Amino acid sequence: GEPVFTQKGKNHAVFELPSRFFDERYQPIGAEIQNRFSDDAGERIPVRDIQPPNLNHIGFEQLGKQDNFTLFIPKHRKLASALSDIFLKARDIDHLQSLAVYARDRVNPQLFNYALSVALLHRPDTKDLDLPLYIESFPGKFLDSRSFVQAREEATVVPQGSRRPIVIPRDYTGSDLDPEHRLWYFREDLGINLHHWHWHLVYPFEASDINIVRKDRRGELFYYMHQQIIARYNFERFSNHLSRVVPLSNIRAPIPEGYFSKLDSLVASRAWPGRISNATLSDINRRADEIQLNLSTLERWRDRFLDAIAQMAVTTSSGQRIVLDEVKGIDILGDMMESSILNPNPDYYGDLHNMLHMVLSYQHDPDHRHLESFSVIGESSVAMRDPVFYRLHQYVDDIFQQFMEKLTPYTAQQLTYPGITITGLQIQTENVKTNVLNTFWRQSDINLAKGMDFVPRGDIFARVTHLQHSPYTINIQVNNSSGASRLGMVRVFMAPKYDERGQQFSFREYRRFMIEMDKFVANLRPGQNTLKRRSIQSTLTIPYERTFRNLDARPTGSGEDAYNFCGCGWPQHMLIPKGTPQGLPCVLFVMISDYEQDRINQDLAGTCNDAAIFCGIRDRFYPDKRTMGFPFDRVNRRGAETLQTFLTPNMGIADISIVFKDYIPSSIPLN
Ligand code: CUO
Repeated sequence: GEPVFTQKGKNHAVFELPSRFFDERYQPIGAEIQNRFSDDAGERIPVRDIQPPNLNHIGFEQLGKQDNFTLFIPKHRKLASALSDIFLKARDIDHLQSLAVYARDRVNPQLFNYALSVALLHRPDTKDLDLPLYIESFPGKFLDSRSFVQAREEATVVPQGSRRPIVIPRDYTGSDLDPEHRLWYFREDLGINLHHWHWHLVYPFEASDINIVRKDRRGELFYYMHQQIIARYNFERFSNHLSRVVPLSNIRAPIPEGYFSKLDSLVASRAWPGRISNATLSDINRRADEIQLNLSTLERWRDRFLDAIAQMAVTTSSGQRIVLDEVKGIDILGDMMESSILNPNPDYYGDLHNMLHMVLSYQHDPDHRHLESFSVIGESSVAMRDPVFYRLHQYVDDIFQQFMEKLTPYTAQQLTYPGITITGLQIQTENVKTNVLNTFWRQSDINLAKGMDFVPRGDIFARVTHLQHSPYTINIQVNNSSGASRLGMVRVFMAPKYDERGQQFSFREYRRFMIEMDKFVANLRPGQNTLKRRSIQSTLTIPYERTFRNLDARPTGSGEDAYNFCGCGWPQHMLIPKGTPQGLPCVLFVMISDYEQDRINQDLAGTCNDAAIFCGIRDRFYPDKRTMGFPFDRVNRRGAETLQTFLTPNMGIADISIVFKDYIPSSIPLN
């Protein structure tokens, strides 16, 4: 089939609806409406007439057209499951198209977008289609609300082609009075928020079909991806002279970090609620959302969780005991914590992480007396903007780490790769001193046209400022004395050299500050080898063009790229933390392990596999047998209390520094 969900050509396409698809009110004038909208259409898409599905249990009665939607609310999850189920069960693509067209104006638009995205991602016959670019559908979740007023004005007055981009101010959500505001470029980054939204779309925690949830090591990946976000956030904090994140260990204590997103829900023309400094949480009782939850319940779930870790075993709903071992333990705990429908005992261990998001998101209106909706921490595409996100996930990670710290440390022998020795390691940025990385600002454009209703139509761009680094190459010198060719799994990490007080880290602490940069397979010939690896090759990231879709270079509407399916992945422009003007001292770490022991045998042809570290590979196993984060997943063996003493011959470190320059270069080499 034809890619029915993408807009083709310069002009917009129009669906030709069967008359019974029109709302009752419009049915008598259906043909007239159809003609009015088809006049200037570049393409008419016939929609097969089907018996309309019953949407009463999903429609506006359940979730209003202008209401905000989030998976953190159990009721919303049920609606999403029910609607994606309808889409998933469609007999073929034409049937799916009819169902989608029919549902489009009868269910909440965010709910519709989510449910259709899940279906398109998981149906065998739609896997190769583009998803609508989320930021273009819902630009209000990513950009300053004032920019839309300006965009409407520009679009009304200026014809397409002569329109100027709306420049979004560099930091508009707070002032220097709030030290947390220094992290705006990370928390409010488009690519980071898109990655987080994509991740949760690819790894939903609930679905009517359990196989959509049961993806390889998804609980472990929930733990690891968020652990790495915290490690990266702390790296950025050190770059801005801030101490590490304080975990939200006590949900009764006031929360010093307030946040006001300045985002607008375009659908409802409502601002997202904010949270004042030193706010306190309370029990939630909101009948309209079908939520009643006490803080003491969260504390009880936490105690049971910690108890399971103390016993290194969980009890299932049917009373069975599952031991938490080194292989599956963290995966089970991840599903239990989030929690997903794979939680072995939801009544007992509860839904700790999701409900923490929810309690925080209703801080301003716990009993719904003000008829206010949830704040940004309650929705995955905007949650990372709020400083409290990091306090929540630091707390969650502290719990996971209680488990990781109980596992037996690796021996030196387990970490060694016999015959393989790293003899040298450098990082090279073009025209810059060896072992120095550069960061600076860059401006990129986003098209607002699809997500806004205005006449006359046509492209209108918002211009955002974001962090960017110069491309670099990592050079690794490796000696292979084994006498034969070997395959190595090269694992690249980086961390700040010192803690916030300028002290050296102990290994036990340091392992949690390591950010994974890249992981790849290398062929090691007998004798001396030099491995060269470029920053844009990183298997952590998706290319810049996939975040911004290279809008300056792409002709309007030529949406033939398969970018969005592979949309999950850390954005390349945020690979390197910001650093400091003086140069932030850091340590680069490389380990080469034996690929023959780490490999997963599977066919990777034709899949999105370029950002596997955080996102896995679609329809495949996670492509590394080791626990995620290896070799920093466990505490050190005795005698290896520092990073230096932890090293085995197949590991290497280099002192590097990250220099930030506060300017926007006029031209940027990207490769
Ligand atoms: Cu991604 Cu808490 O799981 O936001």
